[in-house]
Amino acid sequence: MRIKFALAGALAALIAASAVQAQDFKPRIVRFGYGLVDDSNQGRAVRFFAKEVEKATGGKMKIRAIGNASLGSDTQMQQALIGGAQEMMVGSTATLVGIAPQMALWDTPFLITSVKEADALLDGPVGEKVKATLEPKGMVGLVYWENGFRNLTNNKQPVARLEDMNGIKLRVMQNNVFLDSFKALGANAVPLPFSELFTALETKAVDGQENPYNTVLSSKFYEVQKYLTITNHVYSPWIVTVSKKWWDQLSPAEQKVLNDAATKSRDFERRDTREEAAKALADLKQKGMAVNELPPAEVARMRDKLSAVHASVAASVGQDLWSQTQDELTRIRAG
Ligand code: TF8
Repeated sequence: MRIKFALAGALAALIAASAVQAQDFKPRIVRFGYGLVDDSNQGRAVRFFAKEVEKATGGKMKIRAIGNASLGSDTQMQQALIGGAQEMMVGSTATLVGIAPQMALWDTPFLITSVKEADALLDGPVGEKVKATLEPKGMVGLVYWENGFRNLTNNKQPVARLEDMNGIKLRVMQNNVFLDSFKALGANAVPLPFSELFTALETKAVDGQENPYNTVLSSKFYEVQKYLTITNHVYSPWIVTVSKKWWDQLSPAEQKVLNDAATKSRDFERRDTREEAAKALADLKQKGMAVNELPPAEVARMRDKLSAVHASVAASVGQDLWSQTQDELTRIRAG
């Protein structure tokens, strides 16, 4: 008798739960675009996110992972999100600076010096504040993923000292902080979308580029680049964003599913990226790249050259945010 009651109760609860589900989750197709190849840390994390969302909505919300910049470059996809023609994307925060100037904070060279600092700063109040600036512009930022510490590759010469940067025609992201930084270091900096980068390297339209090891590997830059210099000159985040127009049509339950899956995908992506990065350098050497580490004294000389860039980032993100960032970093480093 008691078992029967319990079963009936459980059944009622189940019916109630699925009734809630049926109302809360509409059948939806979500186009989730990204710029790297399918077999990359970015692609793996988008597919992880897709599975989580499908599981949590009983298959009602289907995420179409569309990589290779097939939906356009980062900046093109951002416009599609704002207009409501595309639902989701992940891309570099650096390409958002034209829309949300405070994103420039993440482009500050040598600001973040460890993954511990990165996670604490991005997931803390400073990261939240910067993320929130997207909403009035028509996008909702969910979470930061790791692109990683950027390093330099080129086809001209090993970069062993600052002067070796002279005259290297270097592709940079479409972003003024990157442009100014590499000009200050003596390179001939050329802004290009990532989707055009491989061809530009292959045809020698540019001599070099800078990206984390993971991307040098997944995008096969080792096929068209000889020298890799370990500079760790900046930590780049990726950010997962949603079209605000579309987001506002979702039920609170649907929004919660996306938020929860995004948090899980963040943890998955950072772990996966770090595991890959730890092995990537050996892979790149094995594939024939000549690797050298920039000596600390030369790194110091580069930092000196970049002090004007720091001042201009501080001015464009606002002194308050800049000071809060420095305070947070001091706190994180002490903890
Ligand atoms: C770059 C970035 C790229 C990202 C990616 C396409 O160099 O580091 O890896 O924007 O989402 O453009």
